[in-house]
Formats: sequence, C-alpha cells, structure tokens
Amino acid sequence: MADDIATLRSLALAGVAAATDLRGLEALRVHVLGRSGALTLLLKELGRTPADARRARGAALNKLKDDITEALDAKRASLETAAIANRLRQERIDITLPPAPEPGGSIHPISRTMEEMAAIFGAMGFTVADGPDIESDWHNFSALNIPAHHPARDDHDTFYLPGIGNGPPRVLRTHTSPVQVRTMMTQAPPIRVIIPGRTFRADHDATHSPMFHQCEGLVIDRTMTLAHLKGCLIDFLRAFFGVASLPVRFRASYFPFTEPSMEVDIAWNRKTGEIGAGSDWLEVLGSGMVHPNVLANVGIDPREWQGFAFGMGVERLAMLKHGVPDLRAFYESDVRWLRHYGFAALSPVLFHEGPLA
Ligand code: 2NL
Repeated sequence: MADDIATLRSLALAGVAAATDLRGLEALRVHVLGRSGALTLLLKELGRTPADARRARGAALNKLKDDITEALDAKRASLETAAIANRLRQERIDITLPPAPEPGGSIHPISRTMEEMAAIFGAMGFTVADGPDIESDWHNFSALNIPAHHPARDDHDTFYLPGIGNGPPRVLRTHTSPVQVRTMMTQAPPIRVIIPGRTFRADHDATHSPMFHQCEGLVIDRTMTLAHLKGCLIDFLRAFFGVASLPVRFRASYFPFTEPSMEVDIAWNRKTGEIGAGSDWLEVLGSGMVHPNVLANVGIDPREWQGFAFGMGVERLAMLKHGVPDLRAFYESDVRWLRHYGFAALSPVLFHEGPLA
C-alpha cells in the first residue's frame, strides 16, 4: 500500500542528489511537486483512499513532501554556492588594462592662444594686466589721443551704455588700450605689460564678431626705440608661429595713439595658408612708438620716458596658426568643434625661446 510512497521517495531524493545544475533541479521540483507532479497527484487521490487508511497515508505523503522540499532547498543552496565559487575562480580583472577613456573637456583655442602669448611675452619679462569691460569714454578714447569728434571714433562702432546717475555715457571697451592707460596711471615706469582680453564693437559679419579678443602690449622706459619694438615683435612672431626664419615686414601706417605707427606683416602662401613660405604678405599686428600726447595724458613726462605699443587680434592669430576657417565657430560652443580645435587641459604651452637660429 505504501510502496508507491517509498518508491517515489527514493526516486525523488536520488534525483535531487544527482542534480548538477539549478535548471535540472527546478525541472525535478516541477516533476514531483508541481501542479501535476507525481506527489501532487498522490495527494489529490487521497480523497479516494478508504477512510481507515487515509490518515496514515496523508501523514506519510505530507512527510514525504516536507522531506523532498527540504532536500531541494539544501541542494539549491549548495548549487548556488558552487556557482558563485566557480565564477570567482574564473573571473579575472586585468589591472594592466588602460582605464576606459572619460569624455574630457578641452581648452578653447582663444584661451589657449592668449596663454601662448602670455608665455612668450612672459619669457621676455612682460607681466599680464587686466581691467574692466565697461569703460569711461576718457579711458577708451580721450586718453589715447582720440578726442571727441575725432574720425577714428567712427571706426570703432562703439557700444554706448547709459552713464551712472547724471554721468556721461559709458562704453564697452573697443580695444584693450584703456587697461594700458590704467597701468600707466597706477604704476611708475619702467613698464612692460601685455593685456589679453575681451573687446566689443557693433559689427557682425563673416569676419567680425561683436565680442572678440585682443592682446595689446606696452613698454615704457627711458631709452626704448623703434629698434626694440622691431626686435620684440619679430621674436614674438617667430616664437608664436614656430618658424625660426619667419620673414617680418614693417609698413608705415597711422594710429592716433602712436607716432610713428607701423603695421606688421608676415610672409605666407596665400594659396596653401602656409606661414613663413611663399611670396605673399599677411598683416598680423599694429604697432608704434607711444604718442607723447598719450604719455602726457596719463601723467608721464614724454621728455623723460618713451616706449612702444602694439595690438593684435587673438581670433585672427589663432585662425592663422591653427587653420581655423570660420570666425563664427569660436563662439558657437559646438562640442564637436571644441573637441577638434580645443587643447588638452594639461598640454604644455611650447614655444621657441629667445632669438632663433
Ligand atoms: C591693431 C593695432 C595697436 C596700440 C594698439 C597702444 C596703447 C597705448 C598707447 C599706444 Cl595705451 N598704443 N596700443 C598701438 C598700436 C597699435 O593695435 O591693429 N590692433 C588689433
């Protein structure tokens, strides 16, 4: 009578013991204890068992169910433990692999170019100065020998801002020269300073942006001559473009704040864009000896001190040096452009030091 129970017990427990993976163990559980499993069917048939044997058989079946469940749980636990031990034995972390690259930021070519300028002039003994974007008319124009109604004011496409209280209108600086003016008024000469920074003009087309950058320089000493100006700028341009024998040409020009004034050209190949080769000239700088009126305006005696000054467009020089074709891309913050033209944060500023062979 209980033979079928004993048979099921030995088959089921042997099956549990023989199971080698979790999937086989689960199939066995379904086979025995599932909805139409062998033991489940026996339990369902209990109702048809004669009443006198029913109690003993029911108890035996329930005991068998408990025993099989317990065996299944124990086996499942041991298979899971074995599976984890097996993974631990097989999995390896290769600590010699390079780290997965992280999406890093990059230095904007405008920032980088101003850093390069500061590094080159810094090696010549210049320091860097800065000043406000919003200026008085006097610092931006009058002190620089550009009085009211001077025609040079029209070239500057100035942004005017309301004055403070009843004060005169203020301006967004149209060049970095007002910072030189402030430097000359607060520091006794000799002075050797550059000012890289933001400037503003109401002009917007393919080659002009209403916000752009300049780097100006100023040297004031007792004996500074045009020869110092030329040597300084030739050294700078050769270091900046990395061309030791870069031909540089000085061409007479006019600025209200310098006398004499010179525009500075470098040799290039108009067709290929190569700097230092070819027979075309490219204007890259403006320069001159500081006008005596400017020195007098800031309280420096022009009979005792003289000096030179120069100015350049940062975007223009960055475009020439790095082959950037479109000015507007500088301000669009397109990360694909920044990734292409940007510089690694820790890449050193390299330049040719001193006079080049
Ligand atoms: C250019 C020309 C120049 C200066 C800027 C200057 C400043 C003071 C006194 C005298 Cl405080 N000069 N600056 C001089 C000559 C040229 O810039 O083409 N800039 C983009």
